[in-house]
Amino acid sequence: MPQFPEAQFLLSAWQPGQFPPDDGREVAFVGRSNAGKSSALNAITGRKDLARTSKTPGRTQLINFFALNNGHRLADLPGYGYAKVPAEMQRHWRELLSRYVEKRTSLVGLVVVMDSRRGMTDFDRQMLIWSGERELPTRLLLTKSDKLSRSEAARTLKEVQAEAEGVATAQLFSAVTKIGVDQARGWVLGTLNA
Ligand SMILES: Nc1nc2c(ncn2[C@@H]2O[C@H](COP(=O)(O)OP(=O)(O)OP(=O)(O)O)[C@@H](O)[C@H]2O)c(=O)[nH]1
Ligand SMILES: [Mg+2]
Repeated sequence: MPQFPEAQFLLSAWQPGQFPPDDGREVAFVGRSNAGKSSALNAITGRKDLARTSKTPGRTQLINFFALNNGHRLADLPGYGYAKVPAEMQRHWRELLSRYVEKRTSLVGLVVVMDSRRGMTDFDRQMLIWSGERELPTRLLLTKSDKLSRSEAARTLKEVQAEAEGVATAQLFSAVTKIGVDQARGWVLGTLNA
């Protein structure tokens, strides 16, 4: 496995004024609530407990920033689309996410994490629209692929690849079996160092 630079927690932000200075290079992880973003971040950085994971959807409610020892950053964005969250908070998240993805200059790549059993959701499509508008390099991680048979996983990957063509590349992933972790690491490092 390629070495990943050491990562440490930097800060949590509730609004843009709290973000770290918008310089250098940053890759962000986004995705539907409970899709497996924090688990993917932990698997990719090789730190079991860097980002908190939870069985309770909507756990990550802030943007969490992590510093890498090569000067770059990673960001774990709040999960979108969790229906039980009050409407006002949903609006706040949507606003925060859209501003972050549209305006953050140091953002050089987006990892959209989706549960491979659900495939692409409307929220994922909205993220692809925002990233497409900026021509932001984007990677779709079809995670929890350990829950699918080989043929189901292959079919889902094909469908998602077809829908995202020209905007994002896609791959299978599992934080449990580590399928695709190497590949995802390579993408994140390549994007940060491009
Ligand atoms: N089987 C399996 N379970 C996974 C995988 N990745 C995450 N999970 C489980 O899915 C649940 C949610 O994972 P998180 O990583 O917390 O998801 P998240 O997208 O960060 O969730 P929020 O921050 O709440 O939006 C947890 O119970 C994880 O253990 C995976 O690759 N395979
Ligand atoms: Mg999370």
